[in-house]
Amino acid sequence: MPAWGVPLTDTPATDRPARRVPSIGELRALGMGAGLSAVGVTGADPFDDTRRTIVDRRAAGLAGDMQFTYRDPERSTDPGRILPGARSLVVGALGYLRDRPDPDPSAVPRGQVARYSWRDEYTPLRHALDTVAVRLRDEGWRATVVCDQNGLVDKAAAHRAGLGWFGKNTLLMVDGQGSWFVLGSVVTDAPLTGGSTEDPAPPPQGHAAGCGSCTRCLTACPTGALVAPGVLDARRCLAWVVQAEGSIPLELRAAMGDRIYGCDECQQVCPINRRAVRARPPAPAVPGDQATVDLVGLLGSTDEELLAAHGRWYIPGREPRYLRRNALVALGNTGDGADGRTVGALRRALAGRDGMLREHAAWAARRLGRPDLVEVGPVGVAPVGVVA
Ligand code: B12
Ligand code: SF4
Ligand code: SF4
Repeated sequence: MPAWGVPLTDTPATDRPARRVPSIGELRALGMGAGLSAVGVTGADPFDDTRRTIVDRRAAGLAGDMQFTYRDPERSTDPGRILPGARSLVVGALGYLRDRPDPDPSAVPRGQVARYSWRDEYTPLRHALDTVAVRLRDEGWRATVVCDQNGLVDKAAAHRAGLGWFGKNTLLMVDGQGSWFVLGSVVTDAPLTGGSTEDPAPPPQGHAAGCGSCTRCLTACPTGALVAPGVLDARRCLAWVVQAEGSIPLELRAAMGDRIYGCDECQQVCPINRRAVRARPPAPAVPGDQATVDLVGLLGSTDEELLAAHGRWYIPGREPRYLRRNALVALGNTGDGADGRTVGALRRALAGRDGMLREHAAWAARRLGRPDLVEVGPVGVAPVGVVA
């Protein structure tokens, strides 16, 4: 078994120069130097346990209509499907916790955006992993970067590479640093570890290792989506609900509150995250961080404007109507039925051609104590669907 950081060499063919295997220590230093907060290495064997979990969750209906890694679990749990002949994964975590930018007082009400989407976190993550991939390619190895794609279960890779453990909120807790991290991997044919069983990285800790008796994320979840420790019912998870096609289920609308993209509740309440913040205060906000969005402004924007402003978000079918749908629910939960801007936005949605948006606007109007907006309606407009 290779010792940590001692380079292994591939058996060279006599007619080509030997390819050097960069040491794990060197690759880790490269990744950390490029901005990663943690780097680990593991073998590229399939993630059989994760495949079984995905299949079981899907069979139990817990995945709802989600596709992503659930579409083809054989593929998403086998790094060899990304890079034939893959032997190792270099897994990186990039921290995204920053101070909240000062709110814009000029336009209220505002919808909340989850922290991982205040800006594009995957591009810096990918760039950092690219530095590792380039180093491997320089030595003649093949290397492919994947992060947040459908081809690899990022949390399982990070867990096996020893980056951390699974919290009861299902997220990967980076050892000593909490869960405010995005994850990605370099898949390579370089024999960095000699096989996962010989991985020199520290052994991964067990599930919920650091949670102890805490169950705060389970009880704080606004919709009860964490149905057991480490088990998520995506149909009720607001992070999925705001990304899913179709209408927002009536029984989940009030719980959405002012969220329009993502949900941070199960991370916000986590004592591990709070301790990590006390130990290392967050970095300052970055110019351009988009923590909130003017709801009325959003509802008044054209499709092109919405895609230009929020196109990096996951929007079903790239249809901006889903952003308007989310904004109408948030407006219904947090707006003021006597405010002229809010009423104007609701009137426009109620007079629009999109039946789904009319129905969400009707829900919002009633919730804001303005059933009159729904019942009167402009002449010539199709009746608004009756909602509970
Ligand atoms: C599908 C998906 C979702 C779905 C489903 C989430 C889920 N829990 O699976 C939805 C849309 C709901 C979602 C939401 C979010 N997501 Co998401 N999502 C993904 C995606 C694309 C695939 C996840 C996957 O394959 N899950 C597979 C299933 C089987 O995993 P699982 O249900 O968590 O099960 C594992 C654990 O439960 C654990 N386990 C098994 N038994 C037990 C027992 C116990 C007791 C415990 C504790 C654990 C445990 O092992 C299982 C297998 O690995 C990945 C990107 C990727 N390509 O991997 C990002 C990813 C998981 N998401 C991420 C983020 C940031 C989020 C959000 C925080 C975004 C937000 N703020 O709104 C929320 C968090 C919600 C939550 N509590 O999970 C990050 C997570 C980073 C981290 N530190 O863990 C990822 C890795 C993206 C990335 N590349 O950084 N996401
Ligand atoms: S992201 Fe929100 S809705 Fe989903 S499990 Fe966490 S707290 Fe619940
Ligand atoms: S809130 Fe508590 S139970 Fe949930 S992940 Fe954090 S420590 Fe674990």
